[in-house]
Amino acid sequence: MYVAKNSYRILRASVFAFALIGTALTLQMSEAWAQGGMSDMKKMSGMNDMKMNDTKKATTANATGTITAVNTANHKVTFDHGPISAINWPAMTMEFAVAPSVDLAKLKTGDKVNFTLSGSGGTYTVQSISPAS
Ligand SMILES: [Cu+2]
Repeated sequence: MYVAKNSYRILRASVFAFALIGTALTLQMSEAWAQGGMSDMKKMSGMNDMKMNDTKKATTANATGTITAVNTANHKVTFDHGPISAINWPAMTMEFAVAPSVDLAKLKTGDKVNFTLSGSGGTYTVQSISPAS
């Protein structure tokens, strides 16, 4: 890396613009490399224990809302939910996929509930639903 930087300095002395572009590319490449390295590490731990890895990399959040629809066929529930600060979400009405372990038979439209979410990248699955007190 040090050698590369030095050679870019030499380039900059002769062709200033090219040296700048080269430095920018080098920075971008090392950033991409660092990100690739991190996801490789996650993949590796995932090979050791898939379930543990999912829990580790997923963001979890607690939310409160009112059930506005129960889609038993697709195992999905629509919530009119309040703000979810853990994942920076405003209040909204939306449908979530629900984990197979959650029994939808006990739920009905109009129920006020607390629920937990787990997921990443804007895709979250409901992990538990309990009556709000
Ligand atoms: Cu939402």
